[in-house]
Amino acid sequence: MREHCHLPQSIGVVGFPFSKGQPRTGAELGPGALREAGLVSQLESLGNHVIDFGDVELEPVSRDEPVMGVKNPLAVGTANKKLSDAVTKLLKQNQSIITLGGDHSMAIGSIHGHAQVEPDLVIVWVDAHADIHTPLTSPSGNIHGMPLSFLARELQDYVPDLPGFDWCSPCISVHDIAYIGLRDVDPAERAIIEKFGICSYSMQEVDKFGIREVVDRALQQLDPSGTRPIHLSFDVDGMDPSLTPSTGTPVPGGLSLRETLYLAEKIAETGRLSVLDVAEVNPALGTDDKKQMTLSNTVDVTTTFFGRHRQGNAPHGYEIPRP
Ligand SMILES: [Mn+2]
Repeated sequence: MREHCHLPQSIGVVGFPFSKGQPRTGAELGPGALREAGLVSQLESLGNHVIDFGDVELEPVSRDEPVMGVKNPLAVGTANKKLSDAVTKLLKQNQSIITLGGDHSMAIGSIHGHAQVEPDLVIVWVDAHADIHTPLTSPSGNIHGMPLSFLARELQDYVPDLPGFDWCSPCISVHDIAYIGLRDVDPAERAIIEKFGICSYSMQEVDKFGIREVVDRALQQLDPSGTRPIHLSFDVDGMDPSLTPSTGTPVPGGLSLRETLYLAEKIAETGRLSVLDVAEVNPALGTDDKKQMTLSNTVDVTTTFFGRHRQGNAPHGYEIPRP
């Protein structure tokens, strides 16, 4: 088998049109915009068998008062319960799932649902932010900055009960997480990362070692055996804002397109990508040009996680025509 050989997969796509994990409206339009940008047909053109299961159906919640400064707990908890159930169900019918967000609070439901089917999963978290605040450390109260604290067993003593989250049992260890691309980490988050020794490759390490070494080390540290299913949680703000400007919390100095595509190619090559989250695309932010650029780069990265190569893709079974 050639090193770059990629086997077509059965992929389920599900949208999570939700934005109440942060204050800006528009992220709920992410799934529709990504579909309109041709995501499904481009995945299919690579030989993948793709089923679009539509969006998770979300209902408005009433009386969602902040609790301990945490905003919209009931809406976020209730919506993520539905996403968790959808991911669990669809992962039993498909090799891989792509969840289209939506703000990054979606990782609560997506990872929880994934873990019900694959309890041995590892998480590669590509993001400018660490998203590991607890409800008590978060300066903003926005749950999109907290998803990992709800999921990690080691953090349960630090996370209070919130309305809407009774279903959310911790399902991962902090040692199952590897960060790539961090560059805006709050002091309390840094303290959590250091206390638990969480695997973290910030942009400093990307600059120091190069993306090749960073990806190799992250995968090696998470899973030396190279056998565990991968949950790739991709916040588009992990990329530089010159590439994905239509996002709620852009931070300069991010991953280049080439670094991101290399990462995606290497993850695809493992053959173990089980769930991919695509989070924080906000088509309501920025000019039309910026929105189109954000969508086009996000679609290119997403398809690269599922077999698109910069070296080109020969159609399966292609016969060169003879005269
Ligand atoms: Mn994030």
